Amino acid sequence: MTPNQSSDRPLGVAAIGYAFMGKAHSNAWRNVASFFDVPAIEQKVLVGRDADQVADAAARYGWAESATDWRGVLERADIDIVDICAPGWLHAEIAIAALAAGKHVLVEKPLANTMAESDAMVTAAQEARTRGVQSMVGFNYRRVPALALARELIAEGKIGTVRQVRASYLQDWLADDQSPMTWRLRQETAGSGALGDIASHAIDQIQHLLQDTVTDVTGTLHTFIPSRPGPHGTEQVTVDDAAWATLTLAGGAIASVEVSRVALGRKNSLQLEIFGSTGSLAFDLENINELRFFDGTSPIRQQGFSRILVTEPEHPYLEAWWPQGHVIGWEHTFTHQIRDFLTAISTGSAPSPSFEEGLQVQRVLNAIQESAAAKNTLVHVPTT
Ligand code: SOE
Repeated sequence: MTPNQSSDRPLGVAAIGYAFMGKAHSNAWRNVASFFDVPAIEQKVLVGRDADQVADAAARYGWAESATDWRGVLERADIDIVDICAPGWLHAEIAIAALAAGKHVLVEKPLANTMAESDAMVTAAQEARTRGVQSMVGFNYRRVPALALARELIAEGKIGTVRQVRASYLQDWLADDQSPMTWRLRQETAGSGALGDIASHAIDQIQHLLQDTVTDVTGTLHTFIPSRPGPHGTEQVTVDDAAWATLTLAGGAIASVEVSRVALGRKNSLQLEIFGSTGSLAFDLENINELRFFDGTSPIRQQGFSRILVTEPEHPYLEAWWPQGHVIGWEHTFTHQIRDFLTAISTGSAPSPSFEEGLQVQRVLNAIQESAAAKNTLVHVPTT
């Protein structure tokens, strides 16, 4: 419930942004109640800058209306939830205004473009929480069933004490040097490049899987293609194409993170390998339904990575979908995310990842940038 909501009507949802993420989130809003037992919602309004395009998207994605003025939408009493799918430079302004207006907020990752914006968002979220208004960051890979299972297995001690993690997130959509400029390649709109866009997922996963916090980092950033064709001629790229980092966690584990948007042949490959004292786990987003498990306590003659097909009703989120063996996909992670967000709202509990957790990822990203600027020196990640 929200402070605004009369208890007998569905929660009214507004989404801001209708591009890639707006489409993925809309799909999830549209199907969540068909599969999960969640409070009733209504897809009230989709907001975007171009009136014709947003009207078209709203009609296709199941929204009752479209609008171009997000501020006007925040004034509406029939809107209880605001889902921010707009680019990073808009996150702070919209989220802070929505929370002040008493709307629950889901915001796409990364939390914001700068530390100052992230801090301001956390302050707003903490104040809103005292009024029963909730907020969450969209690190959707927390809701991949195989990764949720990995977290459970680690917490149950199935691989012993985690010593080492290898994380990589490789894409190649920018490998072509004629690929045009976008908002994702300008520092003022995206904050950073591969670092904020995809290393943020890897860092969130590492901290989430290990239930631990990064304390120190080293980092290297690289821009392979420093200028690209824009609508009015060549433009400078002001963010990284690729990033490398080493992380030390409070509990003693170490991790490596390697991300790229120019890794030819790798389309959207998030890989995680977690090595513990008695076993290991391995995951690859390109095989989203699978988790590999190595049990170092089994007799040596039968040791080897086994493949867990994560489609059983006993596995996280899977009971709601299809009979065992009937695989699910990338889009389902967004449905799970909205399911968890709505459940938290209806039970009055704080959803996770909170803005505080999003801020912690920002601190790690910021420390990696500082390390890269200081030629890969060790940088401590502050906790406040
Ligand atoms: C683009 O590189 C992107 O869409 C990210 O922004 C998403 O968070 C990731 O899931 C896939 O790649």
